[in-house]
Amino acid sequence: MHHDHLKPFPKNFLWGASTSAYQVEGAWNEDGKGMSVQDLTEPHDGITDFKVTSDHYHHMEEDVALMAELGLKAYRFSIAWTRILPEGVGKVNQKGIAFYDKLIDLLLENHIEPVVTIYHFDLPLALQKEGGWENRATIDAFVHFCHVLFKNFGKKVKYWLTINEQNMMVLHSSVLGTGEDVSEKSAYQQCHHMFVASSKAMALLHEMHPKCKIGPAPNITAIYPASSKPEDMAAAYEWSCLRNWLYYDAYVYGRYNPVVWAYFEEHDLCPTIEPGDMEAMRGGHPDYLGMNYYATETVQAPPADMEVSEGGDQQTTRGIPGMYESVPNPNLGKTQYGWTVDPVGLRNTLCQAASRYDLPILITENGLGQHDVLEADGSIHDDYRIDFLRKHYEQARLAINDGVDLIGFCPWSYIDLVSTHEGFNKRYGFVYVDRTEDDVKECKRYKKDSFDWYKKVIQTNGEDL
Ligand code: BGP
Repeated sequence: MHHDHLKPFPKNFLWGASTSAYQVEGAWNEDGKGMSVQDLTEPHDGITDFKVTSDHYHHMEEDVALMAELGLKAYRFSIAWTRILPEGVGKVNQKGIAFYDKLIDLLLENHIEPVVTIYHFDLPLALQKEGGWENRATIDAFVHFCHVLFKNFGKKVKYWLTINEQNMMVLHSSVLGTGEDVSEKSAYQQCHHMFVASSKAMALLHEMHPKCKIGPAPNITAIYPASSKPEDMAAAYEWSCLRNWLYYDAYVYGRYNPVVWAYFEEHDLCPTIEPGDMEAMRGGHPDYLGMNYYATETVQAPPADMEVSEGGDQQTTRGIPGMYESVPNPNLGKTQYGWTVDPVGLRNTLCQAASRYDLPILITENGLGQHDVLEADGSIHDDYRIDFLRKHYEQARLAINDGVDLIGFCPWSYIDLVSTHEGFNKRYGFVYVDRTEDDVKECKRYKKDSFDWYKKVIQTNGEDL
């Protein structure tokens, strides 16, 4: 829809930036931290592990000072479960509490709203050894972890996010830390347990701190049909139900999407639902929807002889026989790492989610992963990142004018960190971290050109993109 006069970004818009604990903190075994599933990653194919990452654990004050200089209004970070509960349950590690207490205090002193993700791909290894999310005991462990967090930080942290990209963990379990060779049946059983766990967490926060706000953070994207053929539209809609709406429907309405349930029945994937589970799912309500958006997908009806092919990552799937087949979109370019670039897709995705759920939305991730070059004078000219973000902010503003209640935008990522499976070469940050895959050096920080650009965007509340 065309708007003659554009409304500005809202006054208290959360101009933010995101990270996650296992990708940014390092200090993987310090101060009592237990091991998470991510700590099992070994350096491979020239790609680093998660042991040092950006060494944020030892640069925390410096990192917050740079956030203050940038003028951030919000910082989305996750809390490492194993820093708080080294074994996943049981004894609380006070040094872990102290680390996040200090981070939160520093943020608040600098007028930066902490937005805390409770769980971002780093399940405690001790829980994984007992079956991980397949084991119902993990539901109680998660709720216990939430209780510890809400008790310690609930008076200071207003915005919470339950589980990062539950949908991607289900669809790409080996990349994102729920285990190797997880069958589809097991993945959807794990998914069910995460639904119950996150609903219980939302209800618990509302009981303990009624003024706080909590929501999920799945990876959501509009799915386009490759043509005007009704069969392609059906493929796009069904894939969208399985990839997107299954999750928001469960979080918001506490129910299974009927199109997805039919797929489960057809393929013997129905999870075991214990008495009380659906009541628990209906008992938790998000106050807002987190949304990680990177790229749209384009699909067509699959050929009858379509082969199942393994692989893919968060933004690249190949298809599901009998449902859809991914095809390239000739209208869209790609990043260095093969992810489609579609700023207008952000507007499309926001409008779809807003009209389905009518809840405020916080963009919890969006950004460009690219190789950056540190020049001899310490500058990094990432005009490609500025261009990418500018176009997405323009579309976010249009979405606001379309009626979306967008409360903030937290690009991925605040600072360079280790990609989920592409190491340190694929950088996203406004702040450059000087290290390579195999030489961590001193992880010295440098401001990229995008840092100055984003500073100006924040100062002008998005008027000067
Ligand atoms: C999301 C994850 C993030 C982040 C981002 C970029 O799926 O929530 O943790 O890493 O994708 O992905 P990648 O690191 O694979 O480039």
